[in-house]
Amino acid sequence: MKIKDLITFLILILTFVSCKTPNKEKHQKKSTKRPNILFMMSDDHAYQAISAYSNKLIKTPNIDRIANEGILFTNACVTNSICAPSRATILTGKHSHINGKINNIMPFDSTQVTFPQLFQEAGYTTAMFGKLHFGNNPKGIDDFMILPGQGHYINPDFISQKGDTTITGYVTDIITDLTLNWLDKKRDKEKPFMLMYLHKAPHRAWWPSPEKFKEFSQRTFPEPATLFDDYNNRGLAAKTAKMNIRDQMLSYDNKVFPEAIEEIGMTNNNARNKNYFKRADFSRLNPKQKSMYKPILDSITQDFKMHWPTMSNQEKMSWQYQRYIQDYLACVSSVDDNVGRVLDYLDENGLAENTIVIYTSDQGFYLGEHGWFDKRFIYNESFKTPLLIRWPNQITAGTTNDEMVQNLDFAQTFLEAAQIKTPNDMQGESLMPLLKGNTLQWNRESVYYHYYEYPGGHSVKRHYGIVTKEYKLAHFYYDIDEWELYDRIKDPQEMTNVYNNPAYASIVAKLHKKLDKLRLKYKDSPKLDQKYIGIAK
Ligand code: SGN
Ligand code: CA
Repeated sequence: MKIKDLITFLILILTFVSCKTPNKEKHQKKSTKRPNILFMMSDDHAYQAISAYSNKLIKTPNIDRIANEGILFTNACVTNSICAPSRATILTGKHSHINGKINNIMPFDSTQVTFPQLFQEAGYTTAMFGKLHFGNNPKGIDDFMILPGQGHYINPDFISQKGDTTITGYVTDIITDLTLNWLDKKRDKEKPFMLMYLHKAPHRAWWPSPEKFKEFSQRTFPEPATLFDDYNNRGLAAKTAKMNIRDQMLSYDNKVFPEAIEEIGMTNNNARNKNYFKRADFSRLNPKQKSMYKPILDSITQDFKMHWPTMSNQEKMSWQYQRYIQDYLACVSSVDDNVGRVLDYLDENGLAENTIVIYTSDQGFYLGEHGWFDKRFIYNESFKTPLLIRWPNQITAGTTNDEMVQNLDFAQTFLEAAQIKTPNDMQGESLMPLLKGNTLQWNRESVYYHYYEYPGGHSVKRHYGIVTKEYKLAHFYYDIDEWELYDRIKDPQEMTNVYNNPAYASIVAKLHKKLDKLRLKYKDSPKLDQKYIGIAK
């Protein structure tokens, strides 16, 4: 064969081979390189209860692993510190006033584009297990088993494509079993995955597994410095909120049997005692489970009956705090064990390298700071949320980052990581430069916050505000009109509102301007505030 003929022959062969390669296969080759996304989120998990952030209360070695092998964000926060709105923000990449899910009560507008839909369209296989909190048919999800509404800790009910079912056992273990089963047996292994693993724990009423209940109810935990806060030097909002551990915790919170509470005349709890068996998961226990919980519950009630009547107010607060924090941390400990199971599965199946693992919470939570439980406020513990991300291919292990990032940014981050086009109307910013260590490419100086659920549970007044690394300016409105300013550097515990302190006059003026700009940028306005007051009335 002459050289010329040989070249023609080779060209023909090459053309034939490339025509023969089906498009699908080409696509898959590319798609196998795209990272998997494993989004882990708990409900009400305070950063104070993750040892990567603080060693004071609990060790969470498995959750910590994500930061040790990836990145820990120390200034991550939410746009609206309450469950369903936070989830709506995460799914849509939009602030509450734009996506319309301003509070837990209003329905989620399911005509909106959510990031799982974009993953599904782009060839990812998608799944969701655990607590979504709204709706019963998450869009863009191939496989799901979700808890109806808040869900239950014990023998939880689930909604799935195949109908409703109840699974016997402890919710945190079950959500993990479902997740692992999908990873192992159910997913389409030809495609990259986007998996949402969403815990109910450690949400109120903090029902631990029997083993953890036993262990943690015998331990004593340190009290936060501001447990006995009297809310002096703060505005009306802090003074009127109903989330004080001593005064507003109920019998289904501290797990004292209601008869005992009535017997000793603990009046503030009496009105709600009738809810004990319904609200607490006690009513869901089968006889075998009951026999495991009952001795622990009995000894708590015994202790209460013996000591409560002679306790000072301060001692009552301390007693309630221990009861609260014991159960809360016991729930967290189960979450941590189960996160470990999932991380081990990734390791054992060669999935760790190319899977982005995110651990976060739908918001922060008070663990006794300012005497509180619950969330909702722009103040530190509720506003901040844990954020740990591992992606061995891209993130340098052991990185810490203190930039002001928000749950608003998650959708765009995941989309960019998966090379999927981001819709123009999403309002966050991709965290990719920060994940890759290019901090100079990040120039956000402030974030915007807006909380709406008032009148409502825990009576936290409506407010919006701006937060920078140095300051926090907030406007409380609806049935009040008060401004608050905190100096985050000098007063990290936010004990003194310095809005009217002349020394801060120029700061106040500057921050007002910045806040106006942010409201414009994110398309929020007094008109929208009024619209949402009208709708929620
Ligand atoms: C329930 C809780 C509240 C909690 C809201 C919202 N009370 O109403 O303490 O603030 O949920 O939580 S309970 O007695 O029913 O537990 S959220 O995480 O869903 O926003
Ligand atoms: Ca929550």
